[in-house]
Amino acid sequence: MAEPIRVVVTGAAGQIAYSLLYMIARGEVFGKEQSLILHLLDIPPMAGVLEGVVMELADCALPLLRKVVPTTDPLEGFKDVSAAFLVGAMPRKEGMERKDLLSANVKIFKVQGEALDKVAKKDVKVLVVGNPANTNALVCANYAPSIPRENFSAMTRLDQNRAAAQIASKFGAPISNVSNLIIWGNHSSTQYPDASHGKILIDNEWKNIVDAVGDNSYLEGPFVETVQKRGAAVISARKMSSAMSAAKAACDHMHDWWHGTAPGQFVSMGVFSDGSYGSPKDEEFIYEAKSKNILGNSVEKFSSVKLDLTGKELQEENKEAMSVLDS
Ligand code: NAX
Repeated sequence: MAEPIRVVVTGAAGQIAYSLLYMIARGEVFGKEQSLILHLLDIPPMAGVLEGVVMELADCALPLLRKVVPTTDPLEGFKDVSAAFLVGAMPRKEGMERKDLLSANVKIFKVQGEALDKVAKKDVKVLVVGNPANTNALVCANYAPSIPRENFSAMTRLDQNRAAAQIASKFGAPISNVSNLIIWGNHSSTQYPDASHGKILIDNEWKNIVDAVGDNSYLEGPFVETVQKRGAAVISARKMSSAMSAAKAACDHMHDWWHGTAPGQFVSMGVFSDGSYGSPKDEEFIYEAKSKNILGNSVEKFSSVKLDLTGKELQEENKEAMSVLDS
């Protein structure tokens, strides 16, 4: 069994963390041979709830879990961590726009960036889940200059998983028969779920989703809209934002980042843009890191219009975030 690594989950008293901590501690992210020391970071009013989470983790009797460190001090929370799940933030409530959250949340990510910079391992992998995830990741990275920028990413895996679920359901196929869907842009309702490079396994043969669907109006219409609005639909039904599926997506994201993806397979995550695909350079922007060479540097016309829209939103959001921090 490998020496334990330290992994932090922020917002550890919240609803996403409640599912996420269990999945991590079971070995679903770092592997069944990797022991763990879990750091649980939340804010002082939640210290009592954290104690309850610590008790439950102990009662799960998980062999990989060597130690749990509950804390409300970011410097203790981020000390020597190899992986960070930044979940803690104010969640979106019904009817609330993402930009309402911006001002409260960028301040949190400034403090956490500074703490990561001071005490985390320099090769720490930082996954930002808390919304607005892309901009929070940008802020966090800006305040952690001693950690490489490519070690910061924002979660769009939930959107990718939602997109895969839509395609699987359309064909009545298992989810494992769908691959290579892309989520471009901001993790918001302007994101662009793109099936044009996607594959589906039908009758033992991998086919292009576009050919298999045979109807562009579905892929450019209801498919895109359903994925874009899925978060709001869950809130409307559950009166709370997605939690179980968000935790699973965070695990998938970190798992694939940590271990790599299978040959020919790619996944979506928010990373720093190098200007590829006409995206705004140096904004936190989604393109599929591993498929860059496969996809080349161009996108279809429909995709390019969608990319423009979400890119502009991100630029504005980032500008707003910086002005909050400057004020
Ligand atoms: P909860 O309100 O259940 O939990 C949030 C937790 O964060 C609370 O315990 C709170 O005390 C803690 N927190 C607040 N400020 C903190 C700080 N400075 N340091 C540490 N902890 C802090 O929200 P939950 O449903 O768990 O959602 C967490 C975040 O994930 C929200 O921002 C939400 O919008 C975002 N989401 C992002 C998704 C994505 O795909 N990127 C999807 C799901 C989710 O909506």
